[in-house]
Amino acid sequence: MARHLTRRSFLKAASIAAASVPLSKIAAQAQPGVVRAPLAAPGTFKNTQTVVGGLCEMCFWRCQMVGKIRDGRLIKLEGNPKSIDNESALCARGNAGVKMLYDPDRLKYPMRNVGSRGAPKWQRISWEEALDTCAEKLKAVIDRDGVQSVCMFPHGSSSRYPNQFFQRTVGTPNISESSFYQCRGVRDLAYMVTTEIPPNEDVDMANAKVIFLLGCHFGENIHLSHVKQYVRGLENGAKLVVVDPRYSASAAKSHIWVPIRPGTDTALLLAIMNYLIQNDKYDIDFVERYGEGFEDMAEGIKEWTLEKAAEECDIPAAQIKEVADLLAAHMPHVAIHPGRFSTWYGNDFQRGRALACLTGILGAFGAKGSFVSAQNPRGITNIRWPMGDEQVDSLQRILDVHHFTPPGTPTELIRDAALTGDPFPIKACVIWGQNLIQTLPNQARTIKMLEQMDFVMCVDIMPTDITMFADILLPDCSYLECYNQIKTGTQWDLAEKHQQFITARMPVAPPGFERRDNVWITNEIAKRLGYGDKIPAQTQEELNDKMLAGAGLSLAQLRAEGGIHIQPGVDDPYGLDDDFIVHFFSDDLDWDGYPPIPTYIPVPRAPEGYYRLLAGRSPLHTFNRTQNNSWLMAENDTNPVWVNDKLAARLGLKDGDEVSLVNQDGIESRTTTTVKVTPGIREDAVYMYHGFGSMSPDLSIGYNKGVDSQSLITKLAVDPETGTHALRNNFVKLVKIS
Ligand SMILES: Nc1nc2c(c(=O)[nH]1)N[C@H]1C(S)=C(S)[C@@H](COP(=O)(O)OP(=O)(O)OC[C@H]3O[C@@H](n4cnc5c(=O)[nH]c(N)nc54)[C@H](O)[C@@H]3O)O[C@H]1N2
Ligand SMILES: Nc1nc2c(c(=O)[nH]1)N[C@H]1C(S)=C(S)[C@@H](COP(=O)(O)OP(=O)(O)OC[C@H]3O[C@@H](n4cnc5c(=O)[nH]c(N)nc54)[C@H](O)[C@@H]3O)O[C@H]1N2
Ligand code: SF4
Ligand SMILES: [Mo]
Repeated sequence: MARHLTRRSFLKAASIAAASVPLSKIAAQAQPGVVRAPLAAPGTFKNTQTVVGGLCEMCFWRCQMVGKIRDGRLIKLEGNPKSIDNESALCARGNAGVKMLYDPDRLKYPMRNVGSRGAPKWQRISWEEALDTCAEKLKAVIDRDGVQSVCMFPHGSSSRYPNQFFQRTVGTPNISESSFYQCRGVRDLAYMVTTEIPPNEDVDMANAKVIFLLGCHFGENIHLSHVKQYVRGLENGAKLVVVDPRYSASAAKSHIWVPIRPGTDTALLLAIMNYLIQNDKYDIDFVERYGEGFEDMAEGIKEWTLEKAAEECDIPAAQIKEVADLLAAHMPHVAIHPGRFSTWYGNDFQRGRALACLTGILGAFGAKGSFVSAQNPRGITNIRWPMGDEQVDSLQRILDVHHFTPPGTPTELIRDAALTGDPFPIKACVIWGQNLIQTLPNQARTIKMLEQMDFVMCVDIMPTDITMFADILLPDCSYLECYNQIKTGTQWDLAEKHQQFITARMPVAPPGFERRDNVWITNEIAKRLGYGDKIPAQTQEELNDKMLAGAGLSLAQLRAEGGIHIQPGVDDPYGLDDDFIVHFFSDDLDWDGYPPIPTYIPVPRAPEGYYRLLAGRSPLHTFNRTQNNSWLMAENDTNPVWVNDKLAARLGLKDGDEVSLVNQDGIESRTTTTVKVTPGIREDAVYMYHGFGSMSPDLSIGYNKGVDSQSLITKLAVDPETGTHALRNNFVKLVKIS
């Protein structure tokens, strides 16, 4: 956490973890990966019961859905017709949730590993034995080395309750969540330091005159209601600028595609700002009213001429000018998207700052079609595990290295401490919904970290790669089989229909086999560790009902309302508080010795004969979690590597050739893939979908399909301000398989 943030921003920071997402309601449109439920033939759903209250978690956007049940079996998922968010649509992944539910490879019973970590042999055990073992092993480590010797890697709805238990009640600060440290945490902190408000992607794309996407590829990256809002903006005539080294699905719809040299985005942003400032094409009134340190920034970025950036970014100066003029012509109704996945090069905080400052000089905060702050429904009670007696020093506090960290502890600090025992040993590891093998760069270090643990427990739904390293493996209920997670949201882009909603996840099918939900599992471990008297709720239902009570609701009431409670919106989404501020120059950063104005920090270029490895989303998968889904794999079961056509000719590669990839440290991919020859990627980079190439043989469909991009990321870089991981600064060459 930033040390000098005001109390107001500190409170906001604390709420990032729980913050919800912006929502909109627009007509559904066919587009890649966005699938409307097909019309059923007459009579199809005779004898079919509809269960309301589903909340999708095939990804983390949590669209609202209903389940169709026949003869006790879930046969179909559809968007909840009451939804003002995703409406009746689900994406391809959401539809395929049915296949996840009944996947025969799913975890069914608690298991003990009687083989070794990484080469497991599973023995089915009782819940009693599994829970006793977890508690006994955790307690042994805590008694010997203190609570800080326990670390946790959580992600997703199911991990929130146990995360709070380990963090607040047990008291270990060494918790690293992938959605912060390998995803959006750096963006959140960059915007918070600049505007004191976490961004939450509240970008009013539907009403924008220009949509500006920097390394964000809607149509492949699918968060349904967000993509719909983007499509609606395009339908309304918004001009689209896409900055991407690759001709992405968004680039294909753009008016201006800027095929930037990877890693140089901050230089581009500084040059756009400098040009706008030098030519008085910025929102002078807005900057005077809300800006702080504008003159310092203007002076500090003067060197960034269009020509200088053109050379650094390897794009024409005229194109940078064209983009800048387009933004200026339509300010403040320009949607500068903050991006989501932002842990790219280890210089990412500065890029986030530059994006936020560009938004500021265009006056594009609070205006229609710009960056707005959606007000979500109030009143949900925060039921939490109580703070325990013991509060220990975190790695972050002891080592004092990154002063603007997202919630939790930087992953690399945990791995370092575990591998060196300095400043303290880390000997027990709780993994809950995070696939460390596929998620964290440098797999060898992750595996060494796990190998040195006295105890590793893992709670998951599928036998993914990470589960191979557990001593005890516990079968969680999936999102279709349990209560959990309140979701609130608002839609504001149709002003006359400004509405808010509150919903809670309810099961659409009973839990199969011996699966148990996260509240039950956490409570049983808590009792065994001596925290039985601190349990905040005995069941998921009780937890949800207590949280909903503050808003005058209950699960029964929600169910009676079709799964979703809808109420009028109370706040005008446009406009800004009087104390809104844009820190073009940040005193907080200055005090701590970081660049106080947005600053370009170059990253190393590819060594001779190597190409930068870029990866991103498949519209048909969510990372690795969907890699055993029979419907999704039938459509997309590998990740061809995109190679520029001119480069391919030089390398003697043809479309469809089989290759393996070898990185700059000599690490070769375990599996092979094919080459996709295309002009739609720069010559200095190659691209593939992330999440393929599972090494777990227990995934009978996903095993060894495609290449694991993470296995090729061995060179580490960590963002100095935030401690987040960079995932795009490794290089590969392609080896043709004859
Ligand atoms: N190289 C590289 N690394 C990346 C990225 C990248 O683009 N490239 N992307 C980054 C980003 S943006 C993110 S958000 C992270 C995502 O990282 P993760 O969250 O680790 O990825 P997932 O594959 O979604 O799922 C993790 C695990 O959760 C399990 N799981 C699914 N549902 C449940 C459930 O209900 N309960 C429990 N207990 N477990 C469940 C899955 O089976 C899987 O083992 O990865 C980051 N890492
Ligand atoms: N279908 C699907 N949708 C998803 C997810 C999923 O797994 N599947 N995951 C969700 C999650 S958790 C997240 S965080 C988001 C992530 O979605 P995004 O934030 O869109 O991130 P990526 O998918 O990594 O997209 C990366 C794009 O950045 C480009 N790029 C690479 N290097 C550079 C560079 O140096 N500069 C610029 N300007 N561009 C560059 C790549 O070519 C690619 O087109 O997607 C969400 N939506
Ligand atoms: S975007 Fe797709 S996968 Fe994500 S929650 Fe919505 S329906 Fe599910
Ligand atoms: Mo993410």
